[in-house]
Amino acid sequence: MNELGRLEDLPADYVEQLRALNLVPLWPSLRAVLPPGQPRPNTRATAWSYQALRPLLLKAGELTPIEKAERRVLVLANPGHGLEKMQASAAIYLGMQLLLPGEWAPSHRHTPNAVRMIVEGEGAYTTVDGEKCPMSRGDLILTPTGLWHEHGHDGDQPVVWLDVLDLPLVYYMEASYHVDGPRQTVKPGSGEGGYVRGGVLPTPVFTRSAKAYPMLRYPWAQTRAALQALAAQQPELEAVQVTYVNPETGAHAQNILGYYALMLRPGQALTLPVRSPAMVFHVIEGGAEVRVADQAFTLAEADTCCAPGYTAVTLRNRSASEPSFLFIADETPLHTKLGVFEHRDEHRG
Ligand code: GTQ
Repeated sequence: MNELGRLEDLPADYVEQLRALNLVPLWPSLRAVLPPGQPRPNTRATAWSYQALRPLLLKAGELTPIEKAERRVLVLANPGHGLEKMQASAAIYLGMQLLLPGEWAPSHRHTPNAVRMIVEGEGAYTTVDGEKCPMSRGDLILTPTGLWHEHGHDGDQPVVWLDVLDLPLVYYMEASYHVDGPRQTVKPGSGEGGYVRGGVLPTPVFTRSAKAYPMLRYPWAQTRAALQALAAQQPELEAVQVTYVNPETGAHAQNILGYYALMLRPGQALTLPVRSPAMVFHVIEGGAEVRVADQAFTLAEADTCCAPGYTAVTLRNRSASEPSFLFIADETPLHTKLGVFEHRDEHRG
């Protein structure tokens, strides 16, 4: 690969003439925008300790009333992108949100898709498109693009959840905006009940479900049971993982980001294939060591970390006697839809 001409190699007045006409020479920047062999991600492997951030989040509860915050969130920002960009990766936003007893986060809808993974506390709920979704630890609740959502809390302890949004991508597309709305009327008769058993679907005889997002709440008890059944039934299975899907289509639950739950057997170490999408790991139960290229993070319950794409990742259960359960978010649907998804498994081809 030959050296290309630099900007400094050109006469300054020539560069000035170009600039005056909004023109830029490609060759000084060609290698930066098309680096050899693989991308040079800004996304840095980064971990956020829940124990470290929790007191600061609770402090935000004292410092800023919900009316002044609308959403009381500390953003898990990747220093490789610059903290002010509020990005975990190119397409993933992460935030820890606090709702205190009796508080109300008013109804709005926006173009980015969101999900919430409940971290602690009981008694809070999100109302999405008229469906009241109770929050318990480990539950996944979807707020897909364009659907009204608001958060309330009838319990007596703080509730915290992890927000995952495709906000960085939608913002980059100059397609990000929100609309405020009135308090929603809760519609009875909806809910995930009909969808929580795999293999059978509710079959309305007199009406058709017109909902693009038929399942909004994925209870942890069900997901955990599915993982344990899978592990018990297939003792040789290396990766005990399920994908959160739209039960009507079988496709990923949302359009841009993918969501998964993974069980690490006691003592298990799992090396993931090297693939193009960036990933986020959040510990629902147990503890895990996450090795990203030459960095290692020791994660306890409720800790979160991210890894850039095109990078080797190894997960290890820290316990030799108990399983460990991880929530994973990644950019697979985005990469697949855009045709840039790559799988570079050196071990298995
Ligand atoms: O709860 O609706 O972390 O609108 C960022 C933007 C949460 C929310 C975030 C949001 C929300």
